[in-house]
Amino acid sequence: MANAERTLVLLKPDAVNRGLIGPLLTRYEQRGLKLVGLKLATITEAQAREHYSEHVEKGFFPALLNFITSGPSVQLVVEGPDAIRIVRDTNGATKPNESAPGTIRADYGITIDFNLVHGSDGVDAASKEIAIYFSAAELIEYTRAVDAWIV
Ligand code: IDP
Ligand code: MG
Repeated sequence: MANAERTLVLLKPDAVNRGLIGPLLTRYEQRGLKLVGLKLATITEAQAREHYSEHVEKGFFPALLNFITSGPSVQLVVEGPDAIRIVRDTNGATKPNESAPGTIRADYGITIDFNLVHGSDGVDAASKEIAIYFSAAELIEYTRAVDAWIV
């Protein structure tokens, strides 16, 4: 597959608590991305500190840490051509009030404190973040019959 990438997606605790796992998974599936890893788990403080290491000194970090570890979230790895950008575009801008209609954050959210989803912002971030939540053996290699009509 040309330019195939893998990227980490989180359905954050607000999404799980609001019963939005199904609708949000559908957004990525209907886009054509292939799920290669999938878990429901509460993110630990250690995982959060590693994942958001670039933000640990920021004023919002304590609130982010409290939020992201507050309950179960879904961790996904999705694969496809240009998957990193496709996921970021599907998610929308960080602030839901500035996200374009049709994106997840705009369609389901209002404030940055509850912005529902995460997507890795580049190739290096994707490989770092995938490794925080998944072992190599937990990522599944398979071919979908429908790929012949998508990629
Ligand atoms: P991103 O998730 O779109 O990549 P980042 O700027 O990398 O956005 O921030 C990571 C996450 O930290 C955001 O998705 C959001 O959950 C949280 N966050 C960022 N800035 C703020 C803020 O000012 N207040 C509260 N939470 C924030
Ligand atoms: Mg980011």
